[in-house]
Amino acid sequence: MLKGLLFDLDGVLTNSAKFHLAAWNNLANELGITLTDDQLDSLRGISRIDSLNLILKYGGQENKYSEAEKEQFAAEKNAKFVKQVETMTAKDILPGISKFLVDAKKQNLKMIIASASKNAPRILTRLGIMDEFDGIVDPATLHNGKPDPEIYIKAQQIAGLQSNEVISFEDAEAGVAAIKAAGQFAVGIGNKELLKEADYIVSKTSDLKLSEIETVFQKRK
Ligand code: B16
Ligand code: MG
Repeated sequence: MLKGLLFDLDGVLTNSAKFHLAAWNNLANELGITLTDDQLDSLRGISRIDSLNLILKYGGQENKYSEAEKEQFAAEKNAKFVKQVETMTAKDILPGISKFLVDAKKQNLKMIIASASKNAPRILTRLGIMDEFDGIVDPATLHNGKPDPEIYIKAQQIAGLQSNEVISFEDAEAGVAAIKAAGQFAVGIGNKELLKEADYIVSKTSDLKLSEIETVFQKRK
């Protein structure tokens, strides 16, 4: 029986990705690295420090900087990102999401945020939907980033539920892999080819219909 929904944030509830990617692109340019669109895209859902390490690798600079220097670069990127977050409002909630959350509330489903972003509480507050959720996984407590299942297992534990009682929502390939590795039902939002491991896929958030997803979820068992 369905008892809870676990949500990624960036790319599912709001499009903060555009701010992440712009800030990373900026930092990469400062380091003399030019990123292709595919390389930029591969950073979606990846934690802050893992994203920086990937960028350095793309630029052939993986051994160039000390850990302290890398922390400084990550902090600079985050400062630029946070500045953009401060401009966000409820208008930045992705289409269809507000209604979807209302429908879920009506069914008394537990709702937990499973985002790699340490800025998730700040972003949810700006969007005005912080109170809709029963809990947020603190990414600082995690040992492994997505595609490791740790974040989705923690989210399920915060909800006090079993893996067959939740549906989890992701826009990133690494995120869908994390959900499946946690043994949960995955809803992918975005590119059907990229997210093909998901149990249910829509191309955009406005196509999310809770009743339809539930029908597929019930049939799986
Ligand atoms: P922060 P999600 C992820 O959020 C973003 O997709 C990814 O681009 C970002 O690097 C990561 O959060 C960490 O974010 O630097 O704010 O801690 O998709 O897991 O909601
Ligand atoms: Mg995401």
